[in-house]
Amino acid sequence: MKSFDLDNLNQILETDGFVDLTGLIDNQQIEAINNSIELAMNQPHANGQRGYVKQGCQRYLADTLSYGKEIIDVYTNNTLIDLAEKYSNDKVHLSNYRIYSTYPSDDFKMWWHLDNKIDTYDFDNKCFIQKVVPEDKGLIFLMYLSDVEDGGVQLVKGSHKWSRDYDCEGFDHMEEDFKNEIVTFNDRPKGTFVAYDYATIHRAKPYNGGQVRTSMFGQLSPSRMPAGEPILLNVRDLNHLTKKQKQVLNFGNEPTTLNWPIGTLEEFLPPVKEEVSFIKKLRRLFQ
Ligand SMILES: O=C(O)CCC(=O)C(=O)O
Ligand SMILES: [Fe+2]
Repeated sequence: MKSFDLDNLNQILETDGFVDLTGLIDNQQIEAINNSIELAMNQPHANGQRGYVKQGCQRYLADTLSYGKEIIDVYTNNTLIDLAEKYSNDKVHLSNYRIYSTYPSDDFKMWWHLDNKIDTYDFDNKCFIQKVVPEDKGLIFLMYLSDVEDGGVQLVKGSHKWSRDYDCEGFDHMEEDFKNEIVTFNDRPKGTFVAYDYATIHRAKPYNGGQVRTSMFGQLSPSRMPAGEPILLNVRDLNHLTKKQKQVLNFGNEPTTLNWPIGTLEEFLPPVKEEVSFIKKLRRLFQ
């Protein structure tokens, strides 16, 4: 494994708002992850059928952390956790996590945004509520599980230093002002690993053609922030977890929101055309 100098990385984070940690996870581990998720990324999730949940042009692997120890090991990688703890000046835990595939789309587009916020599920209105918290300081990492030509993550260099001065979560209206500071992680191979201060303005670059992008995402938040999403593990993987891994995986702590996204049943319905001909057939049968 490549060696990383934590003090130097911490300094780059303070200055730019992000660091390139490519090489942290080797190809063998990436292949092992891809093998363990392949089937599930190609079928909708239902009880008894492990798969994905759909949201817009993306497929999210349900119960991401239950697929294999090699996935847990990325989320709890020592260098990553040491860096997150140094940067946030606190112990950290995994507050949000997901493996997802993004499909090129004309209809869906991610806006420029921040993630230094608390997500809570509102059970009465069945929606997630977000509240920006300026003093929240931690890291998000994104690792590509596929080669990425277009549709990569984009970061606004240095924006973590000024984004907290604005009372908003979305920054599309300011794109003209920061367009020269945008760094785009396109044309990068699988294994590309970026960690950023989640107060850095960012988005996935919109794209409407080319390859599907599969990524692994984790948000490491300081202990002063809420626990976050429920973490469901496979008992197969519990035996050899270290104390540090248990801390990062929130052992013993009550989740403070639900896993995002919830998804809809539409994946299970036949496409509209087939549905119409199915209904016509039924009518003919009963006439
Ligand atoms: O997929 C990406 O490039 C960015 C994802 C992101 O910003 C998010 O999920 O909050
Ligand atoms: Fe984000």
